[in-house]
Amino acid sequence: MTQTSDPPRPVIYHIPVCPFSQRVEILLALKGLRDSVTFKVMDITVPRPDWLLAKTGGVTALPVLEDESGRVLRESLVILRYIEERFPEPAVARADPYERALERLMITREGPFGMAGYRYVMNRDRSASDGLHTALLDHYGWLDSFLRAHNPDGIWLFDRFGLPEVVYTPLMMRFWFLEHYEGFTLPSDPAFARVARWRDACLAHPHAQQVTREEIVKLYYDYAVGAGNGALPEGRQRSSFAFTPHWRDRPLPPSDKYDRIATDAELGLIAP
Ligand code: GAZ
Repeated sequence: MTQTSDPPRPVIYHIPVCPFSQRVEILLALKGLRDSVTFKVMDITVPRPDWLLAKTGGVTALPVLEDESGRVLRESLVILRYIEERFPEPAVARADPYERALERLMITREGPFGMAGYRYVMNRDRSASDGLHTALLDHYGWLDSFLRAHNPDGIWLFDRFGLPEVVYTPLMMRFWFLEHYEGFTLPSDPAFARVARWRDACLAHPHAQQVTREEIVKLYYDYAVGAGNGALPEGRQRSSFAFTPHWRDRPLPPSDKYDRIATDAELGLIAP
């Protein structure tokens, strides 16, 4: 039997449904380089293994990239830049310095935007939900103004799906959980028309189809009842992020997140 040894490649340790990992997957897909990096799946419902913590100096957040000589990088935005510079063709980030700056400016809001959606979905206090709804809409409003200022008639920030789209698309996909658990939709109001056009195009982009709405709604159930990052909600034995049973074989979770926490059996996580 002949053995061919593959050339060494960077490795990314990741959680499959994590928006920050999906950014990296989208960037590689846009470059046609999905196979230039090896993805190794970690289970968010169990503690990180010691060998991984040794690589990161104890940091548990993923994704983490390890290059061929064992050097480690983390933070998805940093990993995106590394991949863009290491595999420059085809370029996804803009070449022009001013346009690059605009991309960065738009990206500065990704953290607060993500937090606004996550705080909203994780909230368990009905009286806080209007405020959280408004806070998220403010972010969409900011994105609308930004896109309108720089490309009023187009779809993307520039002429194609680029770096800001890579950064925001996975977050906007996670916000499918807000449609299910909060009934949130972007208002059909001129103040959101530009960002709605952008969002719809982002969600439909062929290189951004790594996850589905059904998967997001099912896996993030525990977030919707206030338990983040693989933690277990009260009364439950199994995390909604568990790999088995496969999410496809589970029912759609109930959307009444303020009233109760569904059981493992109701979520299809154990036999009834
Ligand atoms: N800033 C980092 C990056 O790479 O951009 C964030 C990485 C991160 O939070 N990864 C999560 C993780 O590994 C998985 S994806 N968590 C386990 C751990 O031990 O830290 C997103 C949020 C959020 C909560 C969860 C997530 C999410 O805010 O989907 O905000 C955007 C986790 C409360």
